[in-house]
Amino acid sequence: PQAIYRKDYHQPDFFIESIDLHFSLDEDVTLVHSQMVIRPRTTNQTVPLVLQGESLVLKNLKLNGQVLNTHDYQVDKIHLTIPTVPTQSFTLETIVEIKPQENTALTGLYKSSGNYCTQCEAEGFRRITYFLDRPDVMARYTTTIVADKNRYPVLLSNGNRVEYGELTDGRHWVKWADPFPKPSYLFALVAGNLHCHGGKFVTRSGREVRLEIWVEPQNHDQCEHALQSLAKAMRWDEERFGLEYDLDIYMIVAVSDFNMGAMENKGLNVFNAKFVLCRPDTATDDDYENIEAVIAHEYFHNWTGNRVTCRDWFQLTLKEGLTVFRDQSFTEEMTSAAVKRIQDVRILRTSQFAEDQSPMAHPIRPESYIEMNNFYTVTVYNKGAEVIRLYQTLLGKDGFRRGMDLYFQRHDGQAVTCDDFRAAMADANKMDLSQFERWYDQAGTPVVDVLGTYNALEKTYSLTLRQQIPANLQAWHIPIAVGLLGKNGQDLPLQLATETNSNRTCIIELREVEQTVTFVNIPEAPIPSLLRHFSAPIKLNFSRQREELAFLMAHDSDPFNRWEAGQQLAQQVIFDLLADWQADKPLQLDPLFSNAVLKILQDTQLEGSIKALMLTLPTEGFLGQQQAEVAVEGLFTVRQFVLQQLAQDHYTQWLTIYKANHHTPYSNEASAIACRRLKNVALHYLCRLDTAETTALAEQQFTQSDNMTDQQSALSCLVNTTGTAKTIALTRFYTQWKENPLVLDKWFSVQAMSYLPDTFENVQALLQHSDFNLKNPNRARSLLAVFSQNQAQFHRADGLAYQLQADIVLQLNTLNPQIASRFVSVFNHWRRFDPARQALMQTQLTRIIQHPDLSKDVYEVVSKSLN
Ligand code: B3K
Ligand code: ZN
Repeated sequence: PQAIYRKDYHQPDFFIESIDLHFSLDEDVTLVHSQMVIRPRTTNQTVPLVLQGESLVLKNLKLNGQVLNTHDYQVDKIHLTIPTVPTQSFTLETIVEIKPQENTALTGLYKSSGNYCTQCEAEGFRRITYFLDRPDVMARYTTTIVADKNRYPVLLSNGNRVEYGELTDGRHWVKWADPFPKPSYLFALVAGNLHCHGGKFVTRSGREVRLEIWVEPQNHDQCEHALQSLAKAMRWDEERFGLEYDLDIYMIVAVSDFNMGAMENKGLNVFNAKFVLCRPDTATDDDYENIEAVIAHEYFHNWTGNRVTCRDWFQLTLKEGLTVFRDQSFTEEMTSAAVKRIQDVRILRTSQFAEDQSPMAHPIRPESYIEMNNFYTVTVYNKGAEVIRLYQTLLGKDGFRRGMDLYFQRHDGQAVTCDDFRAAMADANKMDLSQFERWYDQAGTPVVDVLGTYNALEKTYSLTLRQQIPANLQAWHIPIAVGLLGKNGQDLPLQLATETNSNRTCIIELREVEQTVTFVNIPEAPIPSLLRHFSAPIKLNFSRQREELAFLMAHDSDPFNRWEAGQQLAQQVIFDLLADWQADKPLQLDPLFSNAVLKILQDTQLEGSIKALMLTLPTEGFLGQQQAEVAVEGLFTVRQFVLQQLAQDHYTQWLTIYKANHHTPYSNEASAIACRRLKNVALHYLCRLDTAETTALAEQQFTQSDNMTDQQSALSCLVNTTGTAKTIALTRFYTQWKENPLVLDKWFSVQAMSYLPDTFENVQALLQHSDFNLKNPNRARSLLAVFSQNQAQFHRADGLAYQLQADIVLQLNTLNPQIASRFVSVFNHWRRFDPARQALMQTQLTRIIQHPDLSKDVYEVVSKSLN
């Protein structure tokens, strides 16, 4: 397979002004008739017209109304080439045959639960019809859908429904017209038996927009939260960015078989049902929050992605990084800014920093790809969002808004680049952002070493910051938010030697390899609070004593850094215990840490959700990343020991917290959510003790809860107990929820997450379960992707789990290459393990790469991994 390079971009030779599509959906073959108006980019050019097309059977081809002879064009597996075309605008008509019912890759037109739906991003439109399938070709679409009226009463596409009618043979048809030119990746079509949960939204300029959530009929009672979320997102974008919706209708369709979360097709979003459907008894608090966030994310794309789109796929972060930043900001305002920030940083550091350490490391704007779908990554999305956040940190909220306004003013209706975005930010604020481009060019996580010195005589405190710059790279432009704490834990007023007024948090703009800043009028040796609210996606090294971390954990006014200090303290404690374990010494938990945890438990001021986060230890995965070689067994044993010890040390307090929060009645309010989070953390600690009493608590919660948060939490405690309670609960949960696929996914996941030693055998058995289905991405992920994150069980020393994973990857390679490629990525980190595990993983990677007919998706990941 061939790589495509960013530097090779050139404009298309032809533009497609409009396309009139006609679908005749049939159980055997679907016919797609397309009529395009094509305009050469320059007059008198004599270049061939090359359209993309995959898995299409060409039935008819006409140019300006004339049928073309077979010697006037060529068709290969991925192109339709017409060597000679008119030098002025012309029309091209094609008829192709496709078979959506056989499409298991879930890209292009496919069937899910008997309904038709599409997924075109990145390059799926070419599996529907021949086209210039690239985002800088923007066309006006009209779409007519013809289908059997009984089976497919609902026929949807982008834009407005302009005509409809019935045929005499039991079929009916609907015609849609989208007034906005769009790239092909935003095309969508849905046909099926669906129920509509409707509503409306009045924009701030007074236009009424019809909102429609379309679901399979049995899910009619699980749509209201999605509808509310949509309205909230629409309002927020008007208030924060002055952006209004632009069509008269906004539709969201929930489907059960979907490769990712959702898709922002113009006016017709298609969603993984997981991010639409919820009811208190079927969905957890996290599900509710994720639904609100994903609905908002896709809605925000209407401006950042659809109205202004990407010139080419290397610019993906232009729309994704920006839209993730927008959805994060939205959630921060809808829930709690600190909690959301901690959750987002956790994702960034566990997944994105790991990607930076892997053979798949790439800048947020990649330089090359073999399969574009492999670049919908945590780097492009989440690090991309951090880079957008940097603009806001550097320019301020108002400056950022000015930049956004200029960006839309300049580029509405265009397909543009990350450089265009950066230029708008720079010009609107008259700021030089040329060094800032390195965030787009350079892969990897910047590392900054910091040293602090207090001068008692001068009453100054200096921080020296030094960037570690890898060979061939250059210094980044990094804003570092800093505070200084006095001995009582209060924030000291900060005044730089160059400034006249003071602040509690100061942003240091690090641009050089090394820089020193000095604060004046500092009466006492302070404790610095560095990189507040995680002001940049970097690793910051500053050496600290445990006492200092415990102090920050108790006092820092920045809640993010309070949490961060606790995590660092836990990490130090765990690594010291690991050294003891490796030296065969007995394990003993440092009372300082145990006490710091106790203080958090007893803190009456701390908000419940933050408290729950502060009581959660760093994961084995995250800890492993901090090591030169992941100590699989050691980390597992030591972390289990710490949890067990904390459970014992504070038994009474855990029980008190549990009881104090257990009886709050269910509601979707932040305060009730906080109670559930806190109570369930307590329950998990208590159940570590695996006594009759603790198991009874979990059983009681499991049987009596009226909401999925509590039920699932209790179940995940029970799967780790050793008595009969586990089987009883699992059977009961299964019987209760076997008709609800999204809840059944949780049943699979909970078992895959167990830390008991028979987890692998259970996963193997579950693969044979009649409800397991590798073709359904949610189900496959619920068991296998979840299991591969269970570090100690997945990385068992005998390598059996690796072999199983590779077997699955090879099956998925044929069924669904996108999912196969995600699943094979767990092996990307193979070089970070011990030699025995390395050899075992390498064996599987080699086995995979030798497989004939490997998809581009899997080939790209595995070949980079082995390199
Ligand atoms: N833009 C889509 C992702 C498409 C993934 C294609 N493999 C969803 C989103 O980011 O909003
Ligand atoms: Zn997106």
